[in-house]
Amino acid sequence: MSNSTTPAVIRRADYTPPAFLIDTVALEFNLVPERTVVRNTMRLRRNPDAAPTATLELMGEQMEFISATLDGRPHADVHVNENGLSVSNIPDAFELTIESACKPAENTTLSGLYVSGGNFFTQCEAEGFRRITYFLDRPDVMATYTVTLRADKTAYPVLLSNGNLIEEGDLGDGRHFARWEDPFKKPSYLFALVAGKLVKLEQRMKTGSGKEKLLQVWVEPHDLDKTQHAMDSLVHSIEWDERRFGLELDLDRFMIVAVSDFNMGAMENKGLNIFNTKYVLANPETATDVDFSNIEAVVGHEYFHNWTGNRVTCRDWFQLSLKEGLTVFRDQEFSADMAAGLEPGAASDAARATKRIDDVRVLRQMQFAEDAGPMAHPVRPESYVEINNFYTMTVYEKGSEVVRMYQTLLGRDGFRRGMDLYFQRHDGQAVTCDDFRHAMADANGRDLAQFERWYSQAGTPRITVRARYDAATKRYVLTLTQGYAEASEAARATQKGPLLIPFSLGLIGKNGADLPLKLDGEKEPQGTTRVLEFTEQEQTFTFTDVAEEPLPSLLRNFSAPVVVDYDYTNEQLAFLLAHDSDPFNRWEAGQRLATRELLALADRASKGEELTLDDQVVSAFAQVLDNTTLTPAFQELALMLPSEGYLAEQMAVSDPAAVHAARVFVSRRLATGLHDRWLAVYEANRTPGEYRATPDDAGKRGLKNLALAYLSQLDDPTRAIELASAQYDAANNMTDRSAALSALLTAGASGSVDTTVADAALSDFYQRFESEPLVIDKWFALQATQRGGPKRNVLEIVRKLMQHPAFTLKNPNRARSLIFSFCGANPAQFHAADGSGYAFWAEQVVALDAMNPQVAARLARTLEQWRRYTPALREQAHAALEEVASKVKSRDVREIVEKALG
Ligand code: B3K
Ligand code: ZN
Repeated sequence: MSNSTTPAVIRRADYTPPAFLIDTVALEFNLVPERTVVRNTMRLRRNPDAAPTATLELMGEQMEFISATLDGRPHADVHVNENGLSVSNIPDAFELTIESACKPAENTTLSGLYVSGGNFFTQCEAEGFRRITYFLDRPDVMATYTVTLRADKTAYPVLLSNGNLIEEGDLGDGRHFARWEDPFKKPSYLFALVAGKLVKLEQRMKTGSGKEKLLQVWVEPHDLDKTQHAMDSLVHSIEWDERRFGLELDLDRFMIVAVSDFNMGAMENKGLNIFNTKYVLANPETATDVDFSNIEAVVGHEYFHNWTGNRVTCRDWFQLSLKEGLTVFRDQEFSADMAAGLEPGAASDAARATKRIDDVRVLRQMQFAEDAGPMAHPVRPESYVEINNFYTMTVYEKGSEVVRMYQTLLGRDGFRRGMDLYFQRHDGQAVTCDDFRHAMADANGRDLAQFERWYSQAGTPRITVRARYDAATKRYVLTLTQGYAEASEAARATQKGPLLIPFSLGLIGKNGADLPLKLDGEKEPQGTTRVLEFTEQEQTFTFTDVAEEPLPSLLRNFSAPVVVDYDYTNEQLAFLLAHDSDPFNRWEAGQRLATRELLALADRASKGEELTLDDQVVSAFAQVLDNTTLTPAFQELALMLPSEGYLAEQMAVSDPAAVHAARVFVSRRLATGLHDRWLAVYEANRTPGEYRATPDDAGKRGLKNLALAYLSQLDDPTRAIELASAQYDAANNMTDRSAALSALLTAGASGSVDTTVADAALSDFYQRFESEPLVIDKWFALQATQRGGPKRNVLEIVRKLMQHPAFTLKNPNRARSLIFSFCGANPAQFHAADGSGYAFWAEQVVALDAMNPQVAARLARTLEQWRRYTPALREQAHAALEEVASKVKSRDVREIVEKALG
């Protein structure tokens, strides 16, 4: 049943190999913003592995067809249709040349060829290449490309494409050309070109084989002073991939280009990575510590794709996690190694743990929510309407956890053997998640058939743990049961049976030390942390010779993407927070304790009952603050309360106002109860002198600024305002300056405080950074995420900011900084009881839908959890969703709202 308003569903089960293969592609571009003409000459042949067809169906969108020649002669049997071009009357192997035109200056979707800041850029993944030329635009068609770019020399002095520059020169009448050749076969989604007025930072380096490589970071001229960190990150990535995986850069030249209009973070086009400026540009004055580490992570991620994604690519888009889950895992390991330094030891373990905690927080906040909602899907989805909607937390972050589990099960060496076999078997191919799993299994002589369920079942697994200690026999028996956490209908339909779960644990004695672990049947104890292979629906593990009743430390280092239920008392959690040798679980204990209290308080708040806080929570926090053996970065994470979004998600019926009230209440209690300690921590963690983006200094700044954030919530925030103003004025870096501004805004939100200091700082900030778009994004975001107050209606502020001359919906970073920040990161304001936030959301989704469906669809997702909210909110959200459904045009947004409405 399909009509024009119900777009077609694409199913994994329907995969068929392409009827034709393309061996070579020669592209010639005549780059003109209003109308670019593209001449595309392909060598095609019938695919011996596919059923023969009479016509060749090429995909094409938003293009003007000009002409076609077959083997050098004009070919009349060509028909333009709604999906592209049908070519009939064709031999088994032939050369086809197609001329077409597109309109880059009018392209606001930022997919295909478009203009940003007067320069040309492309974005082809997933299906943008078909907006540039008619093609078999699917990842299992891999070809070698030669690209010739012709353009005006003054307006577009720099002409870049994939691979190596083989020729360039003048064309006369002010025009010039460049010809690029990419020696590696690639799918069309990795094609890229850039043309314009850009400058570069460049560096040469020798890779493992002794070959010299040219590395370049291309930006607009005024940004050249913000490129060193990206270059350093690239060098580190290249070195790391050789060291850890034996993978060497295969091209003579590797380029990164920054563009300010970009739909996502960055794109791994072969040899020509195109990046959102946000993930390239940084200097201490404009970028925060978080920006510095994000840049390192994204540069690493895109570089690592060169092997995991580009050399071995995906057979079809259902296999997206094959490259994304694996590459996220690789970038997480890279960042952990970079933070830890090369030396093994206690400090590096802590640094590794803080990275792990950061990653798990994102997974639990975002992916678990996705898995419980209407967009729930397996790591390898079964169907989609618009593939761009499936670049999700599940495919990326849960996918990365799935890859991490291979390493946990097989060990680092075993994982490396699997990777080696994967490349040995599949270099140059387009393959599936099953191929990856088979390589891991075969390289290690393991049967990983059951592990396949991690790819095919949606929803978050839930493990219940029961423990029994028998003092007489000194046996400790753990019974683990697996099932699924609350899941949508769609998720439940995929759930077929138990998973193979690597379950890491330790047992802690009364003195806080780990006990030796000996499983029933073993002769000797083996270590103090064990990975159990949990494969049955219910399974019992018996530890013997356990001298005393232990406290279990479960799922150490978060060894699987699951929820663990175990009935800890508050005392036990405080004990784990103080003693667990596993830093991840130490943090986890604090989070469990805080979450439990916050949820109980939210419940009371929703009933209008009085709020009080268990002193145990305050003293547990005090212990963390007093513990000098902990690193500041770890302390910061342990002292941060779970986010409002995460808490709301844990409630049977989400009540954002109650969660907000509870969280503000606890923050204030912690601010008051630990007032002197916050002040002492603030002083002790200053980082005087020149700014350094090292993990140590960043950790100190993070803890200091968290202390400031607590202090700004005191009933009398006078001292916090003094500290924040002084910090704002004296800051030599963006981390401190923006944290100070944020503290001033928080202090001003209580209603009793004069807001002139905050207002003055806000306008100073704007003037100082007026010419730095990425900093102005922060200025918008800070205001959109600020706490509301009696005199501060944040939605009104946001609406007013939309009238600001610096605001535009067309630039995705700017739209995200103001609109997404409000709808996605200010839950108490967004879910206002009067529905005003939802009405605003609907207006913006519809407005964005008309210019950029991909960005609109992302915004649309901020309301997908609507059924979880209180009845009054649900009703308002439903109306807003219906409103959008009645107006929306794109396939992207339609898929999201239809799934949300169910
Ligand atoms: N592969 C790209 C994402 C493309 C998104 C298309 N809608 C960036 C990355 O994951 O590295
Ligand atoms: Zn990626």
